[in-house]
Amino acid sequence: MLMHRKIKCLILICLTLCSATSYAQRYYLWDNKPATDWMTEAYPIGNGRIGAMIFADVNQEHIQFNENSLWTGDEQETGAYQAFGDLFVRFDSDINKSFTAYSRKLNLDKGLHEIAYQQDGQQINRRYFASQPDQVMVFEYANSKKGKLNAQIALQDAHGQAVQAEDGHLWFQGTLDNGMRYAAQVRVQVVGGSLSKTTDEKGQAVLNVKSADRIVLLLSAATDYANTRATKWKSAEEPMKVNERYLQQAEKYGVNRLLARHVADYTALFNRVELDLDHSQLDAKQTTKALLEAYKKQPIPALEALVYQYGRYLLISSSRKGGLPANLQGLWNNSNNPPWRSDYHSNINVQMNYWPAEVANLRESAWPYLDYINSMREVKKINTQKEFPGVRGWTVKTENNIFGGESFLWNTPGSAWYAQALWEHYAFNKDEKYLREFAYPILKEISEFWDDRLVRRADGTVVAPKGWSPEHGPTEDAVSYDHQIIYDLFNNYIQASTVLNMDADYRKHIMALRDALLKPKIGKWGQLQEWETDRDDPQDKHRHVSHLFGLYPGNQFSVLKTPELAKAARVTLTARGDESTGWSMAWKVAFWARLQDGNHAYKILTNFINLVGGDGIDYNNGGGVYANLLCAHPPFQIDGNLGYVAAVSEMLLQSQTDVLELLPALPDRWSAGTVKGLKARGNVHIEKMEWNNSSITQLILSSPQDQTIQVLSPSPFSGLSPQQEINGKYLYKIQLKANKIVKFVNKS
Ligand code: FUC
Repeated sequence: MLMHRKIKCLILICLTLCSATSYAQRYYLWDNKPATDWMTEAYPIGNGRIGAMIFADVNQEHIQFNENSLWTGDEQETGAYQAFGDLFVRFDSDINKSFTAYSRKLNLDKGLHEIAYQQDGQQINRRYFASQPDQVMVFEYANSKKGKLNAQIALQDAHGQAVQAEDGHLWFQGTLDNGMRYAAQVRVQVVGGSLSKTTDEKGQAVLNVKSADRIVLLLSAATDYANTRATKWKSAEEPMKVNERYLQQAEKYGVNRLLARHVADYTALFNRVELDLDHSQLDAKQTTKALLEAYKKQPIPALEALVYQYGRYLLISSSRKGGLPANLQGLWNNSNNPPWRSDYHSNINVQMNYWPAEVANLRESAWPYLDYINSMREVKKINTQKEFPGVRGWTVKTENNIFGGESFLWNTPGSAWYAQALWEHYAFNKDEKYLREFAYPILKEISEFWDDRLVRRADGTVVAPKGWSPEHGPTEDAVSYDHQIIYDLFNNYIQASTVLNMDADYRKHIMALRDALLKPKIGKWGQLQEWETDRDDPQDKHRHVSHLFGLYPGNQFSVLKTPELAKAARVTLTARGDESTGWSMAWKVAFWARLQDGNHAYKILTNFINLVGGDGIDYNNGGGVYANLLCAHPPFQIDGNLGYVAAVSEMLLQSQTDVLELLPALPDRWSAGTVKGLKARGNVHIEKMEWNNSSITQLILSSPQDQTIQVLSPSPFSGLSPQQEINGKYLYKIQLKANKIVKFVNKS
């Protein structure tokens, strides 16, 4: 009897698992030939601090690597993010020696890059990963026949210092003009063969491996940067020592332990979200590039889900607690003079990088950005004082480095836009200690900046002086971009001081200021005005749609609460068009999601997943993705990849008002699907939401705390009576008990 039950139980588990995996998504990128181009073809790996682009060549492999603090510049000069170095593994002097059955694959579900091929009657397998717990990159080369692996391993400094070799190590070190010290080291472990040092034809020190079964390379790179002004942006430990420490520690583990530790760390983040759109599957026989080509003819929702998960992979790989935030290229860069310095651009780009962090359940990845904002305060205060004498608080220019140095034009609402992330981290996670000790003082000082800078007109209206709508039009007072961001900042400050029960008088003062701000205006062709003067050009296709900040990522306009403004936003968006640069399209998807027009959002989403090649720079057009799914501004900019994640999340779930809206912008093409693990403001976890025929068939919610929430659903739930029906949707009040799941199913 007992046995019987056990078997039944097993069958049940199996059935559940099978049904759960029957729509299992293919979370990998793959190609059937090596990459020839860094930007458009190579696959990135990273641990939030160090990272590499893997070309995956067969006979002579090239790995280009980075460490995200290698910057020129200082507190005065912006400088640029730098390339770090290259690793070459030469297996055969004949670069064209033939091979078969080749595949290179980037597994997003493990954070593991793999290569497999056949050559000389052997099966060859390689594995590559960047470990966060062990702070090294690991490259493993294995042949099926023992003792057949010969290779020459060479390292190269992107700043030209000579490479040294000794005892199975290769390294280089140097100092940039700004005094920053840097070093990289690779340790070579051979199994079953021999290792010796020699020099190559250029006279560079290299290591030779003879007759090995397997080779494991451990790579570490470091600088002496620390993100604190108090120590003059320097850490106490020399980069050579940092590398020694990480490598010695990592060497204690075999490659399998290193991999297991990496996978455990990585999957704890990545696996929090699952996304299945339309129960569609990707054809395993088609390369990622072939899928993109097929997509041009017929959108494939499973590819849309893959691009979503790739964005999460990129954020995890380029932004980890304790480190620097993702810059314009995340942390991948092969140039010492990269486009826009591969910097922290404050008029949308760095902000967009962090839009997905909370909703896509990667709150830890928001920390580098929050820490960065905090560490920049002192320098920014000095610079701001020089430009705007007498103000409290601080703001930023458009281009920013990692020492507080900045260039190009002042972007006066830049710091207020940063501050949104400080508030959102609280709004999603409800950590009062964080709000009190970390976020609140910054929210307050940025509010003080605007308190001192805003100008009151004779009629009592308050305006921001001398603003500029990025990146066009005149410099003048009362620019909508400034006003909407200030409105957002003040609201966030007011909420923060209310939650913390602090500074009641100042809160009242800020409330009065917010209420006196010049209100958004609707112009002569029904558009939301970009400037106070009604001069918007209906032909203007500019990529920045800054005057819709209040729609997204702000929450000043909404279909439900401000229908007139939402209508005007729609007119503006329609005029701006559906094609643009990469990040601009991601933003537009989010805008249309907030306008609750899923089909229009989807149309732009399909424009975003547009395979482009080439290496040009186009300020206005030509956006899409490359064969490696990196977003093309063009050129490559990671903001589009990360903005896409946020925008797709907005199509499935919105929580910017006091109502949690389910499937607010579901396109017809996604009439069925499942998402697991998204987060909503209020620390609400969407454990699972499953829908069919655009109706929610199952909803499972949880929260770490007791609370009552309002949920707006496109379809009714069984056993629950709605409080109200709004435009054919059902508004429910739902009680959540700390750490208990609640489950609802469709009424029908
Ligand atoms: C903004 C944009 C550009 C580019 C640059 C990095 O200034 O206007 O299109 O994305 O940032």
